[in-house]
Amino acid sequence: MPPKSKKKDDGEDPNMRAARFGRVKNTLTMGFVGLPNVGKSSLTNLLAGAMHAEAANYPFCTIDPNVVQCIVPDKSFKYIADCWKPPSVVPAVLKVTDIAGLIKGASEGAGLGNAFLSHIAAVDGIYHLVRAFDSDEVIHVDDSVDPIRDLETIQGELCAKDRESLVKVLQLEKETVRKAKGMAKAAEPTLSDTFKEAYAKCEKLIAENTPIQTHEDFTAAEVEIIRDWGLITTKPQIYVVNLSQKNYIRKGSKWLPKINAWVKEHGGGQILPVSCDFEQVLFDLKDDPEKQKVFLDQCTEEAKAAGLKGPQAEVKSMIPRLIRAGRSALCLQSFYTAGPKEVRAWTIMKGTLAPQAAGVIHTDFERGFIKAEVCAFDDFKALHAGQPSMAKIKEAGKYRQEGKSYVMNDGDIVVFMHNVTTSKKK
Ligand SMILES: Nc1nc2c(ncn2[C@@H]2O[C@H](COP(=O)(O)OP(=O)(O)O)[C@@H](O)[C@H]2O)c(=O)[nH]1
Ligand SMILES: [Mg+2]
Repeated sequence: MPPKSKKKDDGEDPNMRAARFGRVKNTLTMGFVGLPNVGKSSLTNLLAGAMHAEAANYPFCTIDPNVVQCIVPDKSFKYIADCWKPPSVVPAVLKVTDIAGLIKGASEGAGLGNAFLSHIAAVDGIYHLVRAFDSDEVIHVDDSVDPIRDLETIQGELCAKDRESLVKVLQLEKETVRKAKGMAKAAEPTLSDTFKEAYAKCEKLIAENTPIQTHEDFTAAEVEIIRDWGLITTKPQIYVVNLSQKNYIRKGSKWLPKINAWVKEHGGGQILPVSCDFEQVLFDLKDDPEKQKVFLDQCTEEAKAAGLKGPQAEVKSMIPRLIRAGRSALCLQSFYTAGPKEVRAWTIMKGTLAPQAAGVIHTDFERGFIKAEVCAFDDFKALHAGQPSMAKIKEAGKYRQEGKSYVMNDGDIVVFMHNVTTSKKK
């Protein structure tokens, strides 16, 4: 679970709720899960390729064929980078894995079988991709397009795997208690109430094909126990619906209301519509902004012709939203360091304290932490008067000195003061 924050979103933010079972790390990964031919690989590549124009000198890279680093679209960061114009600009990235091999029966070893499991276990959050586009050329693994059936299949496999894990968890717990109390192998041990409660809740959710992470009524003690069980439906999940270009533009598909209803019945969650087709066309025009604009204008005209009005009719890429949503689902946020040599975005978890944030830059900064000099991005933007400097912000009294207990805010611009001698002695 992310470190406790005293801020207003404590316990209220659905993202914090979903991440309560997760690891506390700043290098978390999202993974695409879905049936074959729904567009996972296409979308993974689009996510990796998009936004690299934001930092042309940053080597956007594919870590291996199935893992990519996506640059996090961030207007504040771009603003700061444009202000300092340093030779080195390092944006934040989100790691995304394209997980292959999930088909009906995968939890029992069908298809790539259990290989998929180790891949899902390795990611921290899931983009659950379903196909709602028709195509004569792209075969559907079950012969017809039916996102509801697909949601059932995939969620069913994830839950089946967790059911299997739960059986093992129970056996192990019983053995542990028997050993601790010196009981015979056949004896039925008494398990703690917390264990029994947590177990019963998880079992019920899984039986209803509902991801465990959606459940709100776990006590802190239950969360603590469940976190060690290695269940895959405790990971935050975002539903992504791959529509045809036409449906994406007119923001409608006969499937969307049904998908909404299904998700609601299964614990709820964020649903993002995309169209790989549309995104691909846009991406292919990336070196020609004029043509891109013509294409987007055409799309908007098409949306208006379909009856959409005002901002509703505006058609734009969903890729930035997708990356940002993945990052929020993992409870990640950025702070910035800015100077004439480099402007850089650093990734931390929500609720991180200043010394730990300093430690992301260098462990010495955490060990020898003295204080943080902090400026909120909004203050910087309002006050800097075009200068790549904090002078005006200091004058206005908005340049703050923060100590060890300071909880970092998203978008803080920071200089960490540290005592090098202390760190050298260690
Ligand atoms: N018509 C259409 N085809 C798509 C779309 N998204 C993906 N495809 C095609 O579907 C096939 C499978 O896509 P891929 O990304 O490899 O799916 P994966 O098996 O889930 O990784 C490829 O031939 C894609 O070009 C889409 O939105 N519309
Ligand atoms: Mg693929």
